[in-house]
Amino acid sequence: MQHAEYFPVILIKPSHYDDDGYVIRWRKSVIPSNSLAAVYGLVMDCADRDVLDIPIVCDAIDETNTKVDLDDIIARIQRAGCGFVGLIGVQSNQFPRAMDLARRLRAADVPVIVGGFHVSGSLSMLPGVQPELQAAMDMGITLFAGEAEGRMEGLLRDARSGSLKPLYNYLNDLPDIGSEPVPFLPRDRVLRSVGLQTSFDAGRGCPFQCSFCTIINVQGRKSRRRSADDIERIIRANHAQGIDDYFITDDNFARNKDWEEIFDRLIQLRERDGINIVFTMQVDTLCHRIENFIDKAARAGCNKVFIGLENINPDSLMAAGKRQNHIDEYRQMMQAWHDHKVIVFAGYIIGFPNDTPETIRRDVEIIKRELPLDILEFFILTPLPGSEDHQKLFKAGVWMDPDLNKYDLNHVTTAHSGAMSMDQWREAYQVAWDTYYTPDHIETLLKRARAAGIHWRHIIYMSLWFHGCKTVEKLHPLDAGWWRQRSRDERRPDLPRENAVLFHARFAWETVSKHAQLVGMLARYGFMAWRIWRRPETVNYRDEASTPGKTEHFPDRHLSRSARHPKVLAAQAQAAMAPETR
Ligand code: B12
Ligand code: SF4
Repeated sequence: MQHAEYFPVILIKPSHYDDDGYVIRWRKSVIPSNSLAAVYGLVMDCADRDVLDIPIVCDAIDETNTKVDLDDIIARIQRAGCGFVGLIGVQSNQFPRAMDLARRLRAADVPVIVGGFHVSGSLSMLPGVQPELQAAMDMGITLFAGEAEGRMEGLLRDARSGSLKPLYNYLNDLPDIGSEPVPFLPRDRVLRSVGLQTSFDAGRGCPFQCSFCTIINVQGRKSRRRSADDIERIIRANHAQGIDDYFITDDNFARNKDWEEIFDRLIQLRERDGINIVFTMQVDTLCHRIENFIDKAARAGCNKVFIGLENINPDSLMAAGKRQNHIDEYRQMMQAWHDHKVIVFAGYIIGFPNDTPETIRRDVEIIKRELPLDILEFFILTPLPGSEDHQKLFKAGVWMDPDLNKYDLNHVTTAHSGAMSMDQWREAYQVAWDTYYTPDHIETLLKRARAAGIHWRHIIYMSLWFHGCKTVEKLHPLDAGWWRQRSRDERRPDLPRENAVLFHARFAWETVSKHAQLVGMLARYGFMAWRIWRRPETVNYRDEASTPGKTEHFPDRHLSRSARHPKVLAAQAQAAMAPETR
């Protein structure tokens, strides 16, 4: 063990490359990374407990909002004479960028550890070690599969003694996360995101079995969760630094077995202690069937929910194993959230076997007319490493794009399993965005918001974020941010470095023209909102989607008195779950 005064741990959440080969980076990104917060919380806990012979100094960098200065990082580690760089929460689309960062660090002999969904998903679902992971290990990179709770101290000791192993694989030993150190990011890092919002995961694991999902194969199907006391610690630590707005990253908070206890605690913190908590969370389409769930969520501070609608074609949902999505429940569920002034945004997947540009156009028009949905975002059905879909294609030897950078749900990466060519699939995806975000429909969304008591600024902000990012930046909204940054030296290594004058001239022009487009959209939507809000009668606005009762494509589910019993409803949800979690 080398003599040293402190042990630097530099955590980097890598971004990925855009279609021109430049790193996607913003002055402010949209959501701070919870993976980064979780690992930072674990390292800081070890630092507080002095687990090494010297102090641990930890820095957290999110590449989506901060330029990674590799020379500086290398110098810091060399000055200290020890330490490592952790590449955090690396998704498949971020793996090529992560490797480009790691390559330079390894060339300077800096120890590098890579964790996250690509490593875990691949090791969990594919045979042996896949070539890109082997190549990483051949570079001297340590791979970490599984979760780091309960393992950070051992890892730090190995790093300190220079005995890091090539692979740590804890996939078969998922930790109980109750009472583990909680996710946390310091205020100066949170300030690098739009709005003062931070994130945490209250639980992991989802009981359902969607075939396109990687989560269940990495984090399992059992609900593992933080206690209400842990959640209170997160809230108080962030409140102390002036942050009360959260994105709860659980894939499905409605299936967190302690949801009620957690909501009760949040309600207490709001109503008794005056902490003005607000949060966004992800839930499933049966959540309104859980007694008190929506009432308590709203009282606890929920102001936005994300729902994986995925499709309105029951055959597609069945084929994807999404048996819990009953399309005849969608309207009631959305109306129930609106009754509590909660904004509903949903994800819709393009590329199921029956999809064509025509069916997508038709289906999106049906959604616009019949569902009281605020924001809809589209994803391309992608065989993500770690999912059952990917495993099946892999085993069958079906072509999948070898460039992992494209696995961002914004690119077509394999042939369609139905009738579409790859070009038609891309077209269908674009058709979906263009059909939903028309000026007329944004006006309708504003009118519905007015009637539901939702502030216009939320609808405008979210329409600009989702539609603006896709049309103006040509990026998926979940890769979005405010004020794009681009450096000439941050291009994929296999692409040439551009001429400096041309690069800067083009970038300046793009920045001006993109902002002009966004300001134009803002002015247009703002004017619509002004016109609607100045007319008092618009509070009574009703259309097919916002009126209770059945519609042509979304008949309300008629339940007999006995079928409304909570036990019967719970059984319905249970039936859609994986056998081992029932
Ligand atoms: C919240 C979330 C987001 C947020 C923010 C990202 C974030 N990380 O917080 C937003 C909405 C921005 C987002 C966007 C995207 N996401 Co996302 N996201 C999630 C989600 C739901 C939770 C992430 C999380 O907090 N997990 C909890 C943390 C603690 O788990 P973890 O990251 O695995 O980290 C643990 C271990 O892996 C390990 N570990 C991780 N890194 C390291 C490093 C070291 C050194 C060590 C020792 C340990 C270690 O320790 C951690 C603690 O135990 C996950 C699904 C999931 N359940 O994880 C999808 C998920 C990660 N996202 C995914 C995808 C595809 C995307 C997008 C590309 C696509 C999209 N358009 O949705 C974009 C990419 C944009 C971006 N810049 O990230 C996929 C990735 C699959 C894959 N094979 O790559 C996932 C798995 C969901 C899915 N569809 O399957 N996402
Ligand atoms: S509902 Fe489906 S897609 Fe969502 S986390 Fe559960 S299994 Fe995955």
